[in-house]
Amino acid sequence: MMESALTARDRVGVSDFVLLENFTSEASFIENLRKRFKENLIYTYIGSVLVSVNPYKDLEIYTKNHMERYRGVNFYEVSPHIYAVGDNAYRSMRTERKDQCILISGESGAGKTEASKKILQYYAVTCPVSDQVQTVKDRLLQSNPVLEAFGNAKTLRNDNSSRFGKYMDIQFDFKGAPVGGHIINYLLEKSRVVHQNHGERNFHIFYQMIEGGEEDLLRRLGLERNPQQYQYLVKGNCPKVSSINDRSEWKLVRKALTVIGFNEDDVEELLNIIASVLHLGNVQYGEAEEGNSCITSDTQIKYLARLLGVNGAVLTEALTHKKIIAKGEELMSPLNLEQASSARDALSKAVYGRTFTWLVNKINASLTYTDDSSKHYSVIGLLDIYGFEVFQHNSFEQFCINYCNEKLQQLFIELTLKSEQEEYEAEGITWEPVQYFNNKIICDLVEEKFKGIISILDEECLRPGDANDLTFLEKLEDTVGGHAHFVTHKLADTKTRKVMARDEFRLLHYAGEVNYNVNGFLDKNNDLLFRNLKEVMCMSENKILTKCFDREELSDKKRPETAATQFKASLAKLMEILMSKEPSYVRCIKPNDSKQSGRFDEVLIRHQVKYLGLMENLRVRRAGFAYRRRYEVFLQRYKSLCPDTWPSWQGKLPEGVATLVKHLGYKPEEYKMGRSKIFIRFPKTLFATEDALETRKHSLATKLQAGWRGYS
Ligand code: AOV
Ligand code: MG
Repeated sequence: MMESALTARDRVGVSDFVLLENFTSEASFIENLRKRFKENLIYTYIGSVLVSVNPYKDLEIYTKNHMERYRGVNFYEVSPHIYAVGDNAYRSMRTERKDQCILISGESGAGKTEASKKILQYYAVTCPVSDQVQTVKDRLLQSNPVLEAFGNAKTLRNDNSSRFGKYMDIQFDFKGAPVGGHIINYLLEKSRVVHQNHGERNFHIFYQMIEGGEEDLLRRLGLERNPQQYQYLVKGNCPKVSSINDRSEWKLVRKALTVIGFNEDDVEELLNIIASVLHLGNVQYGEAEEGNSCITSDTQIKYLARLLGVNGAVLTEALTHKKIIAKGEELMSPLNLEQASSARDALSKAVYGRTFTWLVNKINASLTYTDDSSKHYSVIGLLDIYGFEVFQHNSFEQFCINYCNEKLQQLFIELTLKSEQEEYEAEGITWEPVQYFNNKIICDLVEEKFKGIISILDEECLRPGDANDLTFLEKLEDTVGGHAHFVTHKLADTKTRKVMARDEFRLLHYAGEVNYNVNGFLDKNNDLLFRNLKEVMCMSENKILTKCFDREELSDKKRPETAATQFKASLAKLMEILMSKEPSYVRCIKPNDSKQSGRFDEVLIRHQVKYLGLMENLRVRRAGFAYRRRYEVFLQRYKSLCPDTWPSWQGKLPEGVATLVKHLGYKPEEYKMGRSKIFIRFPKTLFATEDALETRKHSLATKLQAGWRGYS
């Protein structure tokens, strides 16, 4: 029997990396992942951290039965699963009355969004329901397809890539029933509305509406059922994606909008805006006298005027002129072709971006917990951001996304190491520190006041005169050129041997090197919309747009904060929120770059294991003691191995554990007794105990079967 347990371990590896015999070896770490991946065991723990490898295929492990199996059961009693993480957070929230958060990280396409959805589904199915709660559960679930339609898109890395960051609080009442929720969204990649790289798409909603929209809807919106007709949808040359059915997604999104509480008018106004963006993209400019721009056909303007509820002539003027206020007088200065099309694109981005924020607010309103009688609720927060990404061409958006990932990695490092250290201290156990790479140095390079990249970018954005993307790059070279994680073509020879273009800078991120092209950094950071375009939008009769474009904004003399500075502030706030809660971690790994099931690309995986700091994580966890269990959990699991003492034994927990380990033959150097937990030094000690338990279960089962056979 002992042998059969060992053979199973040979085949499927260990379910917790701390049980690896050779825990310092990266090769055995990867080997363990590979064995499990081959057997479709995509989840493995490092202590309480869940490592997940994207299977790129549907596994039969998310059924109701599976959910039931994890409900209220201790982490170590069942095989690793995302449900166990969800359940554990839920139980900690209930028993310790402490707000929780689940932090899901990993690079683009690693499975973060799927993981967060699985957790939400788990709560929706397993948590109790009180009177009004079913609607809340439905709304929580249905917020996903809506936000994904408007905020996700196909990229080269992921067919359903999140192009915004999302933090969602799920609120639970004192009975543990979900009663409300709140979503905070982070910096949407607006530039995608007007431009997509080759092989990528615009946001899903455009294709869903065109493919799935009913005939009379499309007629009302003035749209044709062909994405290729729209300038904003042809740039990536990728109207269809084999893994996506836009038509059926459309139906799901329409239904979801209803569940969330959108009435017909809301939907109509929303779709009017989405269609307007497509019409805006098709506004064609021609050249009038002196190089000034003019609009050559009024077809789009007619649609735009109707859909947005604005005056067509005023809109036309705003799309070709810029209002200047000089000496108290208003002047209309004509725009040249290039300026006009970038003004038009700025309008499209602003309209889409603000509508997205409105959508999040609307969802939040529908998730608001309205029962005044008990305002006290506990919270589990789910963080699902855009993952680290590197493309051939990387711009301001990748810079922000990758910066966000640096921040999250920083939090992981601080909290896992800190909490480990605290645990040893709290339990009175001596601790040996582990060396690890701290990426704080990269966070500082990006965000430090006065001398970080964002500060320098802002400085150039505010500097009147000749400031442009290239002067920004020069300033970077002057200021942070000496930084170990910063390279430009001038410095490339000394720091790395790879060739770089003259308009790029390279950051050596924790997760890899990325070359950023500075082209467009200043404009994207300024994120300006000409005043007269704002004025037109403020006059709109579309109810959503009146909420998005506030007249007060027009009288506001203060310059709005730049995009990067706003993002930095929102991330700082996010870190505060997360720090105030008890964290659980899910570390997602992408098995290959071709979105294929069954392919375990070792080089790619080793790279992720390295930068996610999983080896350090494991070493910290094992620094001294591989395993720790609360006394009651340990007793509950293994007391059957000491049948002479139990069940009649009635003493205190630590004494019970002491009796049990003595009976099991643990040597003094193999374990230590903390204040509330037993710490076990070597995995093999626990292996032996687990094997003994397995043997006992097996022999009981054999006896039982023999009994039945004897019976029949
Ligand atoms: P991401 O959220 O981490 O990327 P997703 O969660 O969108 O990645 O996963 C990408 C794709 O991988 C999904 O669309 C599924 O096809 C597949 N997948 C992921 N997890 C699972 C799973 N557990 N079971 C089956 N298939 C899965 V990004 O948003 O791009 O950073 O920015
Ligand atoms: Mg995602």
